[in-house]
Amino acid sequence: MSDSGGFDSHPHVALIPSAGMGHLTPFLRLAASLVQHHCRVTLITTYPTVSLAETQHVSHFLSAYPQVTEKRFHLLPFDPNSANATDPFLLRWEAIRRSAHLLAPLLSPPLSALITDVTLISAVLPVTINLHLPNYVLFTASAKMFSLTASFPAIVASKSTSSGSVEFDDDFIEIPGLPPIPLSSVPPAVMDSKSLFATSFLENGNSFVKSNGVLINSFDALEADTLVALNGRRVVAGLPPVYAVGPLLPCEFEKRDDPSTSLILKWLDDQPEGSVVYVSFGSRLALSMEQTKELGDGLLSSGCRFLWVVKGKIVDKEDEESLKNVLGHELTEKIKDQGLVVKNWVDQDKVLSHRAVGGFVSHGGWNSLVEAARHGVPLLVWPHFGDQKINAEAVERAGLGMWVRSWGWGTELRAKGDEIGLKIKDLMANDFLREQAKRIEEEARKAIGVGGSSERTFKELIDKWKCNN
Ligand code: UPG
Repeated sequence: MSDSGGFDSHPHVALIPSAGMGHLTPFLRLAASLVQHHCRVTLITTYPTVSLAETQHVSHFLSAYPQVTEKRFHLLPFDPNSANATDPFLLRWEAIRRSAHLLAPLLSPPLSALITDVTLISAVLPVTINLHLPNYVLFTASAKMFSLTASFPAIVASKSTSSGSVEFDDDFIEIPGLPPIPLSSVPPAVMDSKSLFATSFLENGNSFVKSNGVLINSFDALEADTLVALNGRRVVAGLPPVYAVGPLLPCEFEKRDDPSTSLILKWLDDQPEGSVVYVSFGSRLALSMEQTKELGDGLLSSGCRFLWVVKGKIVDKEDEESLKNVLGHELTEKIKDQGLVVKNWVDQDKVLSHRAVGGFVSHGGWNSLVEAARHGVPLLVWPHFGDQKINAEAVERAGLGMWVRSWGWGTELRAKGDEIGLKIKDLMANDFLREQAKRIEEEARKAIGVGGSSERTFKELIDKWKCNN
């Protein structure tokens, strides 16, 4: 039934993202796709956002899509005792989870479905079950990482000792239908069983079977075997369908048209085709001073031209230091002739689609990897935390990129300048990767084209939601 009491064939879907651009970005791209597929959309927001980028992003989205209803979710006050964590994004997830029982009034008029961020699902499910409202998860990382997340509770249970500790006796984790996952690729925070991240990771992992479906920003050419294993119900018994809706497309409202973007594009215009390596570590990773120096040395020794996006702090609002201070005088002087370094938000889609860009050094944030896939840009992944090693394994398996296992996690400081330089050189000269990347770009184009897998998957979901009206 529609709000006015008549029948309405357009599903009404609400979305609840958590915090951080890595989560907000795919949510808003999904919301835009749903609008394009004639869904009515409600976006549940929380303020103040952790980063400035999030506030701007939501505001630009709502201006571009006035037909979307915004519902503001007022959270319970911050409780310093409830969380043994310092990461501001993780603390926000915790606050939303702790406030989830207050969501019900926002979930009216009758909705066809709610789409919930993976970090919130175990807290939100009791509310939607009570309302008989179908609840779908948007899993913001790779299908491979989803397989690990969904399998992890059972794996932990099988490794628990009588004293309550968890002991992994092998170096690999076996997941049916997938190649073994090295224990060293499992997010370190998950292994610290008392951490806030680990407890919510397990709770969320246990909840997927109670959700109605899982949407993932992936597509066949990127993760064929994992998606087949998941939808063949081989990975975890009782999992709901997994919908590969990717690649989710950047929207007009994300485009930047500021002096910094013009400077970058002008600089790229002057570089030969495929000659520039783009270096960026997403929205929330600030390298240490030592890592910055090693990476700077590596870029210089590679001999390649580069566009490097530097961040000084995890949260942009606090990132006030000048570029010169973050790089140091010596590095600033040395890099002038070889590359362009910026310290602000970059229009990554414009950069990756530029003909001059021939390679991407990334931390392995899933959105960046899918964006590289869509533009056919080969990757060197340097994972730093969380899902990033698992994502790196996924793009390596697809033939889109490489990563160096011996570099460990970013915090381990094992990547040295000369090695970084050699790997960048290798990336930029690697014909095999370039060909594979072009193949995957073509497959991505088909996936989002008329009759492609993405369109078919949206249609399937929407037909399902229409039955809930
Ligand atoms: N981005 C820009 N310009 C910038 C910096 C980032 O457009 O200057 C965009 C980028 O294109 C991407 C997003 O911001 O769309 C960043 O997302 P992602 O590449 O996934 O990195 P993170 O911001 O680090 O994302 C977090 C986690 C990551 C995880 C991801 C999805 O750190 O490990 O895979 O969320 O769950």
